[in-house]
Amino acid sequence: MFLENFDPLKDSMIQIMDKDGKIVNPDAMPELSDEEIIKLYETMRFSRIIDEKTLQYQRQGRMLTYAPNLGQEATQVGSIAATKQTDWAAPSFRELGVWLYKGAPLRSIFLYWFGNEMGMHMPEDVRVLPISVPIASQMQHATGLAYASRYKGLDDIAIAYVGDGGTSQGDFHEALNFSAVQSLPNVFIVQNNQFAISTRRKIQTKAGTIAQKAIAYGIPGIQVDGNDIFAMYAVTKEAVDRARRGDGPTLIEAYTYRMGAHTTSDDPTVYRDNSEVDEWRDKDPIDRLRKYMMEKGIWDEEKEEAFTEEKGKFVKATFEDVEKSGLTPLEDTFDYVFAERTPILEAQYQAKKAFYAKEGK
Ligand SMILES: Cc1ncc(C[n+]2csc(CCOP(=O)(O)OP(=O)(O)O)c2C)c(N)n1
Repeated sequence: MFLENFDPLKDSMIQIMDKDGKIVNPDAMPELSDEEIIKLYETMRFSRIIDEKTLQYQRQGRMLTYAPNLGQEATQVGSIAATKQTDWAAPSFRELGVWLYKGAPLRSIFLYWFGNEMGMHMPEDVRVLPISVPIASQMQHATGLAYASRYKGLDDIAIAYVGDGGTSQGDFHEALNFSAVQSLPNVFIVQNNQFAISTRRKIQTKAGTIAQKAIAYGIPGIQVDGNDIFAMYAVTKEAVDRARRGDGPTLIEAYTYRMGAHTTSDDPTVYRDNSEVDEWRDKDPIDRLRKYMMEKGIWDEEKEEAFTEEKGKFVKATFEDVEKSGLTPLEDTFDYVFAERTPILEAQYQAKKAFYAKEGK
């Protein structure tokens, strides 16, 4: 419905539900049951509750660096909901909504942000790759997964997530080129949250939109309102079906906004005006779906309160449990790269150990 006709040089962003929760494109409304819509909403709300509480823990000095995804919940939950359980997801590092929808245990997610790599060891049936910190490297992993799936004669697809800044990395180009040439079962979601740390999207690429980049690879590219969960779901579903049919990859630019900081080590007030954030707060993806659900009579204040309370307690208990596990030993950082520490690693280890000793840690 969308992909065939969308011209990334001429057409504007796809939207199904506006910022007030009104359906503005009823013909395109995906077929979702009330239960499915509630699941989408609850996953987004859960993600937001985790984000808010984790920021508090970090500010209390109880958590290491954390990358919030405030404002990007619909981009993540809407797209991953359009895949099936056995499909693979290759996240960057900000995809809390993807982990939650896939069924990643919160304990594991907290463990990771607490510096314990075991947190990224997912249960067998949670097909999400570990966080990949080198920007855009996960794009390559997703093409590898898609290639393997086809080689094995499976119908699983691989969906990858990358930021707007990540589209300027060589890995992005290599992944799209390879996937397109091989017609692999991939879906590439660019979370265009307008920033790569402090660098605005407009000054890190000359392309008019990120969706346009697809033209050069000979694949469909489409720009979607990333704060509209129905649009994200509908367009991704089409791309997923296309990939599963053997028709190759799609590039989806989810146009959204990172309302929080890049990470807890960042101060966004240095490079952007609060009024800009306020404008985007008005387009909040969660408020939007809540308005729609309340209008439809499938959600109310009471449910909202009960859900918030229950999940808040769960987050607190899970965090406190992980907190008790303590920080991982310093050696863990150096011992799993090579069978034996190389001289450079050994020197780095000794330097870090001496630093901690001086700091009294
Ligand atoms: C190869 C590489 N270069 C630089 C960094 C440091 N770095 C971490 S996040 C980031 C910005 C990424 O921006 P974007 O791709 O837009 O994703 P976002 O953080 O906005 O989700 C950079 C440059 C890195 N992790 N990897």
